[in-house]
Amino acid sequence: MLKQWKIAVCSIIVGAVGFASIALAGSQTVALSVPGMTCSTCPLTVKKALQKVPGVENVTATFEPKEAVVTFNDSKTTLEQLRAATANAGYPSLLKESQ
Ligand SMILES: [Cu+2]
Repeated sequence: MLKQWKIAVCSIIVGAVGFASIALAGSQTVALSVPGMTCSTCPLTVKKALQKVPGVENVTATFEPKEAVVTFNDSKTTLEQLRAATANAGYPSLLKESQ
């Protein structure tokens, strides 16, 4: 009885969180793994390349770990365009995680 109540509360919370993420649709943050970076200036190149993509709102690129965290408007650009931008700059990237 108590267990079922907990499950009901959980599904309400999950539903509310799901609704919140729909309300925020438009801005999305992804972490890209960029294994081709070989020194501490590489992230700057990657960051510049990503910032040129229309719709990109914020970029954080780091050498340790080798990744770029990108916030972008998903009605203006796509993950594939972000990956193409880093690849064109010489740094192919892979989706690490969605946040
Ligand atoms: Cu470098």
